[in-house]
Amino acid sequence: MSNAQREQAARDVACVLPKRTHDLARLQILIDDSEPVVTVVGKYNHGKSSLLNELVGHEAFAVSDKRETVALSDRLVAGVRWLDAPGLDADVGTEDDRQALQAAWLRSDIRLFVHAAKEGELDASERELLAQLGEDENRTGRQTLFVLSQVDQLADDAELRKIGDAIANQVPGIVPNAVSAVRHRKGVEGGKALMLEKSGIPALHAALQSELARVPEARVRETALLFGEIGEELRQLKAAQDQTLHVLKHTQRQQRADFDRGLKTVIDKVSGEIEAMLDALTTDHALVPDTAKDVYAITAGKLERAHIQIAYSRACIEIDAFLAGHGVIELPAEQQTVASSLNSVMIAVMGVSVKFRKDLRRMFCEASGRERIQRDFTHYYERSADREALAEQIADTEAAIVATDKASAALHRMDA
Ligand SMILES: Nc1nc2c(ncn2[C@@H]2O[C@H](COP(=O)(O)OP(=O)(O)O)[C@@H](O)[C@H]2O)c(=O)[nH]1
Ligand SMILES: [Mg+2]
Repeated sequence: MSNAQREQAARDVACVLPKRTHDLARLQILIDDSEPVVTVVGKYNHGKSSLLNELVGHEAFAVSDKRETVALSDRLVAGVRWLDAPGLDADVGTEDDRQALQAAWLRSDIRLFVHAAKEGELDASERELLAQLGEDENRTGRQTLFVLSQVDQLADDAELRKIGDAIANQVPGIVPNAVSAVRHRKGVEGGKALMLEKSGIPALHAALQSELARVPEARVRETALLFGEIGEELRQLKAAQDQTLHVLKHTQRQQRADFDRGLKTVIDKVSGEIEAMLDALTTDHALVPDTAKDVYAITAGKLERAHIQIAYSRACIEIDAFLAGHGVIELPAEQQTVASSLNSVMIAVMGVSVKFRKDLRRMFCEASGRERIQRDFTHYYERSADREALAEQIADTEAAIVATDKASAALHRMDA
């Protein structure tokens, strides 16, 4: 798998599990499996860059009383990649610092947490970072070594012990590696073995070497852990999505079945009433055309037509009440006209008025007429706002399931 393919695969997973973006970035680094990475973390001016220089054996990183390390600097020495990160000081930190710290966090296998001895106890930001590193160590197995730096600035060993005790009080179980970059430099340059040893750098170096030896194994475990966690999260997500889809589809079917059954009952009821009414009629007066002299008169024909229209209206009102109860309130937007009084599903399916017996018979008393009404109302039911929203929810869930499946496949490819 090429780098580009792996990045694409990680993106496919991250778009489903955005909270795993950082873990996925770490996974890519683990899969690359290049040299072990050691990084320093801590506040600025606590001697981080100086410490790295002593550990790698030359002036690889800029040392200054000012804020020097602004971005990540990175050196490959003796098969180890050393990263110098900016200080974690929030008051002077910039967005670049934050990104550099995040990159250091992401890339490092071993962290050297540096705290200047003369500062005494740890402050709140240091304790918080140490706690985060501790949590990360518990989860991913990445080690943090605590370095008490610049110990040459203390008066004596008693003071060193006092500060060590105070810090151990703050962070139970912490093991301080006391060092002095200045003593180490003097020891190296003057060839003074005692000074070298007193600098604490050789001891830290040895501790670091034994941690470095464990990095390959730790990486294998971390890789398995991250694949395992992300894979499990995808499985759980998929199960939840399947369940959601199942419930939504069940609701969709159930609602439709209720509607179908209810509508048929209403249509059968009003049809029965209309049929009984029609059967009770005798001579059809409506078929006798009115004449000009009848304009203001009440004729038998007019009475009959009114009678038919009223029966028809009552049927419509009954069907309309049923439709309203199922959320069929208005026509789909594209079917609405400027005449708002005509924008009703009732009128779209049934027409405005009925005047003749044969029309009522055709609509209500023949199976084909009743089926047509049932079919047309069902069409508008499926186009009602609630039903369309439900259908959309189902489509969204199906799309989410496709994305989750794609993410699972991508994760498998990364793991291959
Ligand atoms: N006395 C003493 N000063 C040190 C020691 N290490 C670093 N310094 C000084 O502390 C200042 C900050 O050091 P630097 O390594 O740049 O700290 P960083 O900001 O944490 O990277 C510089 O002036 C260094 O010379 C040490 O072990 N002893
Ligand atoms: Mg520095």
